[in-house]
Amino acid sequence: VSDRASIDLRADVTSTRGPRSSTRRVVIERVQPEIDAGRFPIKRVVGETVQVYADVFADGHDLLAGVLRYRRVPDGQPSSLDPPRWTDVPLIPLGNDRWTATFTVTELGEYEYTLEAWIDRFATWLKGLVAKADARQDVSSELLEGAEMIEGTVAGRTEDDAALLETVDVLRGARPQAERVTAARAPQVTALMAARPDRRASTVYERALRVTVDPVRARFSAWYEMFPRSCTPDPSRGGTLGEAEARLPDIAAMGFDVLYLPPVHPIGRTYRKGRNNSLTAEPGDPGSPWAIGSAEGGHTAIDPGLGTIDDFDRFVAAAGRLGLDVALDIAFQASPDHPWVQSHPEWFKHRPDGSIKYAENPPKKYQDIYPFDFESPQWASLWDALRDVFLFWIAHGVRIFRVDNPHTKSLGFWEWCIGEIKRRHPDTIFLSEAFTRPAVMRYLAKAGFTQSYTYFTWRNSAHELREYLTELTRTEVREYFRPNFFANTPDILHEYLQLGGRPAFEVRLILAATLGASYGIYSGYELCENVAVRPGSEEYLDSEKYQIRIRDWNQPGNLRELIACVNEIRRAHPALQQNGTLAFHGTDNPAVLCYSKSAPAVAEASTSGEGSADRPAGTPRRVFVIANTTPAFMQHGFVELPIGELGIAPDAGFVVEDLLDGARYSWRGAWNYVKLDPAERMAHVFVICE
Ligand code: Z3D
Repeated sequence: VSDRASIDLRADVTSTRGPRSSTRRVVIERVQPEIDAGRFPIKRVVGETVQVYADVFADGHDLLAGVLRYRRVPDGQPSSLDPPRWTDVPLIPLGNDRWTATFTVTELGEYEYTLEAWIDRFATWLKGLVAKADARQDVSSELLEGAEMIEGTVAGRTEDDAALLETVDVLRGARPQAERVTAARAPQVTALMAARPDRRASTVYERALRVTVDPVRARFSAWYEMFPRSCTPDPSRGGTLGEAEARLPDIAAMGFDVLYLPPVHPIGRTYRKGRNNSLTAEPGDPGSPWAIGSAEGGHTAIDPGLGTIDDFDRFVAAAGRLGLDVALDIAFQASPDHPWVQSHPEWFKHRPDGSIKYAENPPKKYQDIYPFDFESPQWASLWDALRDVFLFWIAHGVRIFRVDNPHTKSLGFWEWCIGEIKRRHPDTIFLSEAFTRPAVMRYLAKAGFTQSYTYFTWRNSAHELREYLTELTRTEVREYFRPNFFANTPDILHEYLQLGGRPAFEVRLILAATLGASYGIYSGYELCENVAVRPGSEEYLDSEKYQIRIRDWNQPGNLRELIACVNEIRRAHPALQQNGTLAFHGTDNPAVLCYSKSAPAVAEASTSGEGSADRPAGTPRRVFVIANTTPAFMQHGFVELPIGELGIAPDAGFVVEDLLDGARYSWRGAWNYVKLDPAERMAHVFVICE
């Protein structure tokens, strides 16, 4: 699909499966990270490291040496058309034939890496020489061999060459054996010879593996979803983008950094849905924003009720001044009134009677929209037009897209489309809103989506969370699937929230924000809105998807302070800005979840800069979260902290501080008592006091 997808067997590859060779003896295998034999890239953000592992070995007992090679891949910009040369990083042996090396990605875009290894003939020779000499055997023949090997590397007249030629003379000379051996093993000679390896018979790993390098926000982001049309003083009409601007300071003050808007386009009238998903709209019902397109325009138009494209630009700028990136919803479907239904009938599948079947995501039915036909004979022009929708909004300053139901559209389309966009705008972030089978969700992430919605809303017990987070952070999935834990969405009000009241909202917020470096809420969460349309449904009563909802954001019992506090903790603690170091800890109560995240060690070495994971001086490296997962019940029991790793002696006392309320507790040893009473608190977010 992608033109970069089949790079597998590279022209310059030399491996044991290449042409017959007696000297190419090194094998490189079990390379990690490597996704599906190099078919897909791994993901990183700017400033992160890639640590590569491989089994590297040969027949016999010769010593080996090798390098990890990496380079940034030209992104098609004229300035970088020359393919950059590889940078080599020496492989370090870990024992048992496992080797490793690390590199740092410093620029957005794409990198690639591979490995090369060879028999280190000089080191092998030297090791034999020393062993024999130590055993007092005669090594005169070995010394001549070594002289020849060293001489063979001398091609010029540099100082190094001169030094090596001197050694050659000593090795061939008449001095006592011990002196000649000493000359052969001089550190300077070892270093010079290591620097001029004989790579003629080296093995080059048969694939170049790719890395997609995204902006830091791809890893660390707090999302707030809202319907701008609900920002109205007058319930008889929708709010405008101008009016919605007034909400922005409040959202920024809660500490969010991505403001996600459902589709902002004109909404169709034909088959428009009414309140509570009714199939007939009453006069004045605004319709679902996902029913895109009317006479006023399609995917590149702004709903006139919201304003104009200039209002949109102003809105994006106003959000930007508050540190909020606007994320747009991209839903590739059309209301029957969408201009493309008339102008491009070839992009839709027509039934024998000429009608078009409405879209579905079983068991959900979307009677107000038509799907595009990604297999249409005119698919290429459709794909181009859809790509251009992204480019249109990018030209209006948008860099983050939440893509609606991507699993109901061609997977090949996504790989192509995201590739097209990322090549031109490598700072773009795509969030996949696929709630479907695991394989499909993983594939969308591999095919290019930067972040992904998850099953988080449906993982509520401590056990389920532990299992799910272990899968996401401790398996290969972590290399390409970046979870974004939404605690609710306009489509998902989980029973846990419906029944659990405020304590449920508190703990799910804390879990989402500390388990996930990226997380989000849909507005209303902070008011603990929890009424479903009917028992057993995850849909909200009087859902904002079909009507305007005016709220009192200062309503008693709201969670705004807690949310602001949690977001501030996230900003202050690099430990919470990534998922790679998540670790679960013991509890003697299965309803209590205990985990920690540590600031990654690499952050220490990074040279700072905006958004880097550097810890401001004095910020504790590790954050512990202890949560009661049962909002209806008080839970208590003992939790186990890894005090050995923390440098705390087995019976030593230490003090933990709850970042949520400043409370301090004196603890001793590994196991300590906690009590989480929903009336008081659902969770602790602890740091260990120095
Ligand atoms: C979800 C979208 C909304 C309504 C439907 C309505 C549809 C089209 C859905 C389709 C995808 C995605 C969105 N999961 O809200 O559904 O719920 O009743 O038919 O207007 O829009 O886009 O989150």
